[in-house]
Amino acid sequence: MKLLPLLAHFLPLVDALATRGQGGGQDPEAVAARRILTLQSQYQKKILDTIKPRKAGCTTSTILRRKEWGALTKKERLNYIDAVYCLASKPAKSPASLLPGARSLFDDYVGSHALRSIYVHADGNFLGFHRRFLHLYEKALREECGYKGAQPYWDWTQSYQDPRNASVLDGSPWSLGSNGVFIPNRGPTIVNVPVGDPIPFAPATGGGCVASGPFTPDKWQIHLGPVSYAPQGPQGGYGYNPRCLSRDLSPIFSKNLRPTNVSKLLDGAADLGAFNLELDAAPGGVHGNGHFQMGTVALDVYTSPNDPIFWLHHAQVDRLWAIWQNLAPNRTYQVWGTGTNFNSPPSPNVTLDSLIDFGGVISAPKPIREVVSTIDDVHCFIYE
Ligand SMILES: *[C@@H]1O[C@H](CO)[C@@H](O)[C@H](O)[C@H]1NC(C)=O
Ligand SMILES: *[C@@H]1O[C@H](CO)[C@@H](O)[C@H](O)[C@H]1NC(C)=O
Ligand SMILES: *[C@@H]1O[C@H](CO)[C@@H](O)[C@H](O)[C@H]1NC(C)=O
Ligand SMILES: *[C@@H]1O[C@H](CO)[C@@H](O)[C@H](O)[C@H]1NC(C)=O
Ligand SMILES: [Cu+2]
Repeated sequence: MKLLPLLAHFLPLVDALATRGQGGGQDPEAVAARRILTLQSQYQKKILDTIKPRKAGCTTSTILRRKEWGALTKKERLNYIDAVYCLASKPAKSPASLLPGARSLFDDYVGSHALRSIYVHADGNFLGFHRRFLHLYEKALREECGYKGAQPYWDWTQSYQDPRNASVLDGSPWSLGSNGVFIPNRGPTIVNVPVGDPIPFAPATGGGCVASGPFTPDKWQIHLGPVSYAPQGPQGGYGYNPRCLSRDLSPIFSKNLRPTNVSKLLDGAADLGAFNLELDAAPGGVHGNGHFQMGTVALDVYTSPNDPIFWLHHAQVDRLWAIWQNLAPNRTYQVWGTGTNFNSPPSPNVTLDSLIDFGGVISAPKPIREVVSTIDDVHCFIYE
């Protein structure tokens, strides 16, 4: 992680070299983008073939189709945004003793992530925790707020050159809001990660409150956090700290989210350990860089779900895992790793029977066995 500033310095050069190869129809990014779609088709066929004979449980008629934000109609996007606002308008279920700053159902999800963060990142719980976490959030949007659709994802490979150009961030009424207002002369955000030295993030293109579209300060406030950087509210990271949603979009970190980065992950990882390590490899892998490219709120390892785009970023990470799981036999129920970030402090290897804890409010603990499949137990979704 200490290599970050150095690598960031060389990325523009790497980019220039890659661009030089374009024009002959052999642009490696275009080739990789087609490869990812081919692998996605293989995954989809396997899932649909598996559920076709089913008469109950997850079937072709009950499966939720999770789509890329840009593939939703304007009406579907507005319905999703309305449901997110609805979650934030309902009172929290978390007791004040657990999360003194939680005010809404939306905050219950942010708080669950914050409380469990050091057990569910860079370890054997990471993928399973976030898969079930997304399912619970999608279920809350549907059951608490009448949303009829599925959780969308953000395929950030499409905007790796500049996240400001992503349709999900274009600041229109059909986006999740824009970049933050640019604030000049800022210092770096120093993030105290659970394991290792603090990481300084240099200021990027925004830094202030979301400027246009949904989730501007007149319509949206966040309450919990930050836990891993200053300044915190008077009650600390889990206390009530009302403030605007800020963003600081970075066209430097997004350069780690190229189609070639993803195709390498999908084609190259021979087992779940390799997949996890590549997903989070220095400098951050595609999981970390998806957060880094958004800046500010998304940099807090604990309360990053405060930014509604967190859920679309993690749906993309989950999509990549789902595709990878279905490209070879016996990948779905593989386990890897221990139950603590970077195995610090050391903890036992997880097994299919190890329980993933959700912090007490949004779900009872669940064994890994019940959260790894996209089409068994309570899960029933496919990425399109
Ligand atoms: C991003 O959008 C701007 C205009 O909004 C355009 O000038 C620029 O070329 C775009 N960049 C990329 C990499 O697509
Ligand atoms: C993504 O690909 C670029 C270009 O090949 C490379 O420099 C960078 O390290 C990769 N990033 C990650 C996170 O793998
Ligand atoms: C997959 O698992 C089944 C049942 O446990 C086993 O018979 C088969 O050999 C495994 N296949 C591979 C490729 O590991
Ligand atoms: C934990 O898993 C690793 C491989 O991921 C293995 O090398 C190690 O022996 C396992 N430890 C125990 C105690 O089983
Ligand atoms: Cu997380």
